[in-house]
Amino acid sequence: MNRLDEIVAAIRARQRWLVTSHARPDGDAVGSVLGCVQILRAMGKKADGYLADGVPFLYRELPGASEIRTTPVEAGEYDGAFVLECDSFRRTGLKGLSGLFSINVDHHEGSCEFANLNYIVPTAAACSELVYHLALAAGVPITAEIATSLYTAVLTDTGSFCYRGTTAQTFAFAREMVLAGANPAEIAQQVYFSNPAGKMRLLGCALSTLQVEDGISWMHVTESDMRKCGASELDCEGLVNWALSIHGVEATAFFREASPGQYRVSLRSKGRVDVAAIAAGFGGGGHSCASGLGVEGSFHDATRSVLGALRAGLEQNSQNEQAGSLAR
Ligand SMILES: [Mn+2]
Repeated sequence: MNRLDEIVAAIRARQRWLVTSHARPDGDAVGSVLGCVQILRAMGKKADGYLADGVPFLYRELPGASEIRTTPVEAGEYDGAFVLECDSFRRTGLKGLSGLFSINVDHHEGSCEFANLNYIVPTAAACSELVYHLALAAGVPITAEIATSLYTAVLTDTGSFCYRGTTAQTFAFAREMVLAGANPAEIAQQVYFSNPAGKMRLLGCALSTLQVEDGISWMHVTESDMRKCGASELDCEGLVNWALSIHGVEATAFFREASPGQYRVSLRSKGRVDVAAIAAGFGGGGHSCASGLGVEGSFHDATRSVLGALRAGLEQNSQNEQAGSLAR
């Protein structure tokens, strides 16, 4: 039996399912959870979506988003858990999962097999593509609602089909979603032209701190900036990309003060620096072009250590490229 058939059999054998993803959810996390919940319901199961930090503003219009639960999981309420796009139970931010039968679906390179059943496909551009595979294996028809959630996930996780890892297969999946009823213009309107004003004010604040040096850029926002702008932590999603959009910049870091002496850092790369490896060095994780981590200490120390690692990564890449061209 292949892995997907095993998962379908495990679903059929259990009635009550919980579906979750990582804390600070992005579009792929939200879209994959919403799509998966509906697929399980179409299979006649009870299914509830959980996201410890709730649904970010941009994704609140997605079908089923208002039903997402943030409360702790009650013991005995479920027979199994889907953990999507997430490398551990811990990163879900939810308690009470580890006792449940679990299924892990992920597209991150080097994701570990922490669950009872694991479906990990690093060539998928978004986790939602794997949720679609699950629907196909289960024989569940893709409704317009499921398609809308899964399309939103792949749209955002590929940076609007811009990132490395966007392949013909990604477009084939997107095409299937559009054929099933996802509306690309409406979804783009919702995701890219519906920002809260506070987020835009925070972007202005962040851009005013922008620094660029030797192919690396960085910006930061403080707790007080967030308060002044009327912005929430979730409004930080995506701001990092503005600092990567600069000619000649290969990698960028966005520092957010989480509490005094604690920073959340988002890293992005155009491909020459593996920012997943850099984040891992700080106990964080992600993709080679998009990752995140936490650091403690003064802002000076936080920037020095993270920017030092980015510089070393870029330097290493230049040396490898030189060695490569000498070898040719
Ligand atoms: Mn993803």
